[in-house]
Amino acid sequence: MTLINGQVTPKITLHQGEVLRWRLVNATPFRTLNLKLGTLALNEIAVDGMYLGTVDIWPAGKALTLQPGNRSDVLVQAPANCSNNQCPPINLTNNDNEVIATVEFVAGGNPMPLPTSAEMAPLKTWNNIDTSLVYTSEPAQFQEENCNVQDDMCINGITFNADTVTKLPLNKTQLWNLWTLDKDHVFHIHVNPFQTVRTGPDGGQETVWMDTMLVPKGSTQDKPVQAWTTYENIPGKAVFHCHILPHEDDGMMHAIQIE
Ligand SMILES: [Cu+2]
Repeated sequence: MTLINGQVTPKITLHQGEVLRWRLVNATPFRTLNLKLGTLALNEIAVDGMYLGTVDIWPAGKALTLQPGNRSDVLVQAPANCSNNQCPPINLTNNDNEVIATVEFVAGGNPMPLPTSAEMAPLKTWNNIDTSLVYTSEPAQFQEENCNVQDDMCINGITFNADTVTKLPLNKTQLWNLWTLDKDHVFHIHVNPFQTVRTGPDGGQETVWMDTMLVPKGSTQDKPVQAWTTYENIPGKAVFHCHILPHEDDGMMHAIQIE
């Protein structure tokens, strides 16, 4: 069961024609959410707290996917013109078959337009990195077995300990090569987000900034998931880990030192 703000299947009321900003957080310990909002589009403006600089329109029927730890800011525009001024209620669903909220519409709203991508462009949080200027690259192999601590999980063969630290360069671009030896895992890094490429709502490849992303089963050392970061101004120690809670609790975490 998926709760929203601690509530079981809450009823959300929107005024006809109004635009609401929903700040979605997948706060589940280990479940991927595939969200659809009935007949309405999810107009995504930010991922993991960072503005895309565009409006990514996930149309009705196309799921917006959030891994554990992912955030997404979406604009929802309630329908303005319904017959007899009665817009039928819709459901917010996960994986098509789980209703996690019902949405109803009432008259008396203040109709608003959605922002355009051109209007969102100046808000883009991070400028894209020139990925041809990679200074160092680091591997991160997620594995549930054959770690240095028996029965624990690990990254690059080492179960988390605070004294095993990977040094990352300050003010230079670093590439992550990420893969898994077994199941899906979710790469999450503290302090600094990364640039990566995802499949956008139109099916095309899209450069985005995130701090949490899937490392899918099937990724390999030869075919890794890639992410780029330039650590600009926050030197010091931090961690990255799998954001599937039982995995990080089992040692699938690694310390980094930016200097
Ligand atoms: Cu994991």
